[in-house]
Amino acid sequence: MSANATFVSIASLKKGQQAVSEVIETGGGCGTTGGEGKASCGSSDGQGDMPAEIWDKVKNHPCYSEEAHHHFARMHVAVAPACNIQCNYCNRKYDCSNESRPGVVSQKLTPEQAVKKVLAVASEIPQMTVLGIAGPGDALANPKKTFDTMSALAEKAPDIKLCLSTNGLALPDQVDEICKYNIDHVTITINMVDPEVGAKIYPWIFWDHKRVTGVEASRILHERQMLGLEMLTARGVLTKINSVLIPGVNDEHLIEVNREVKKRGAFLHNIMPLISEAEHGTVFGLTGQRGPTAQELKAVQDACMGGANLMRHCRQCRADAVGLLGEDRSEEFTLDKIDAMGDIAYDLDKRQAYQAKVELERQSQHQAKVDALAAQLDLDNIDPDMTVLMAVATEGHGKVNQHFGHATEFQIFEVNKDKAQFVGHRRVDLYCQGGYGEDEQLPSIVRAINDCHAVLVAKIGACPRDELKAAGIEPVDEYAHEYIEKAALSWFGNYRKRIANGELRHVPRGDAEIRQGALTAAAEAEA
Ligand code: CLF
Ligand code: SF4
Repeated sequence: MSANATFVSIASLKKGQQAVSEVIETGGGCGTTGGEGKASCGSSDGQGDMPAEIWDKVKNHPCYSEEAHHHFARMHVAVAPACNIQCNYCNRKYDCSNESRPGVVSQKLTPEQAVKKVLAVASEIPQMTVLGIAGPGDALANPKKTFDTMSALAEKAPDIKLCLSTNGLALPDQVDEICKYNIDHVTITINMVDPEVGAKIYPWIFWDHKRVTGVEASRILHERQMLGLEMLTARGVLTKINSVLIPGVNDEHLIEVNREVKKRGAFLHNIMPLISEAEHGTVFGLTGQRGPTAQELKAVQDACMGGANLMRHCRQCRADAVGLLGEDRSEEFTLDKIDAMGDIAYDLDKRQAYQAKVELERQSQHQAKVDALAAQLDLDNIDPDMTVLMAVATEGHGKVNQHFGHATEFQIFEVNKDKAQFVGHRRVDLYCQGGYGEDEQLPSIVRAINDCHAVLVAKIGACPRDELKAAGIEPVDEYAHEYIEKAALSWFGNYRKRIANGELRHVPRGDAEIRQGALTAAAEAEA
């Protein structure tokens, strides 16, 4: 940890939350709805009050709709190697850390290889609905490669939504091209709206044929980011803002970022933890700048509620990620494997049939949650605002359907008698290896979900069950294969009854650790 790292003050963030609410009440901000209790795209399980044309753009996009991420997959093609700025959390040997964890290297592709790969994946994985270009450098610092790929796909796979991610420096010059190819979703990484803060994050940018450094570099970057965002909003492109939370550098400042991007029409704000290790070779890694803890991240996200809609389900994917968020199937689609597939038939009917099936499943999931909320009782001697976090082992489809020992991440739900809401995820090392439990992994799993009262799983062995109980986390397998929200609310109703009966005492939990280091298919296999 660096000597000058400061912890996020939760009290001061709560003050910030009030400030965001004040801005909204006095009429600031754009027309998007969000915040607690409203149709936030990052957390909604339905259209809510969203206009039909916007709902149509987000409902099957796993990043723009939290609920969609249980069912639909995205893929990235790594066609954009160059970058026009330097971030202190990035090492150019690896992928752009704005959208991927440091320490991950992707297989770089030409636009032709990329198009072939997309068609191959789409024919194998009908739930793949979105193609994104997120590096390994900056999508718009490589405009020819990015737009050649997008234009070919707009023609050959018209049902796939197109998405890209950028640091924003080149964005204003490329808005016309973005609109020309119907790229409906653009992510801009914005870590500051104050160049003095920016100077601690960006040592230089490449601008107007020369390298610009210091506060001036951040001033130019900031102006280009704001202009690009305003231009996209004016053209009806949905814009997501990614911000990397760097404790002691921009933690409280992100509340102001949230307010400023909402004013300019940002649809969604994704606040991600800095992942920083010396072995990544980044400036922050080498100077010992730490990332936030789980509760520090949540405090900043909570303080931004009421501003731009929040995304909390980002997995900081790699630039060649394939699959549901949180899973990595890129190893199944390497260039040699795609070549071996021969001619690829793009089966639009199969894809549409799958998507219709998912729509029905989503409706049952939503109804199960409504029923479980209606079944919550008022209990006289229980605090009506009692809220807990729960960890869930899931393989997708919105169900509790994974064994404890097979989980490489747990989804985290915040539950009280009025809601069961996804608030994040925690990556962990696999507990089960070749059919046997690895007891030395358990302490790190407990640290990752230490702020949770219970963990919902499809199945769990006796040994981890006992250790979790000893750590104060209740292992729960009685809701195996049920929808997550229904299962969480049912457990919570039962938990409150047990407290009311005097069987249990409610004890607040502590903080949890965010796992550092990159997750790669190879690392998963080794784990
Ligand atoms: Fe990719 Fe990004 Fe498009 Fe999604 S990822 S370009 S918006 S299709 Fe998604 Fe991955 Fe987080 Fe990005 S989970 S890193 S937010
Ligand atoms: Fe690295 Fe991405 Fe920053 Fe460029 S924009 S320096 S690739 S993190």
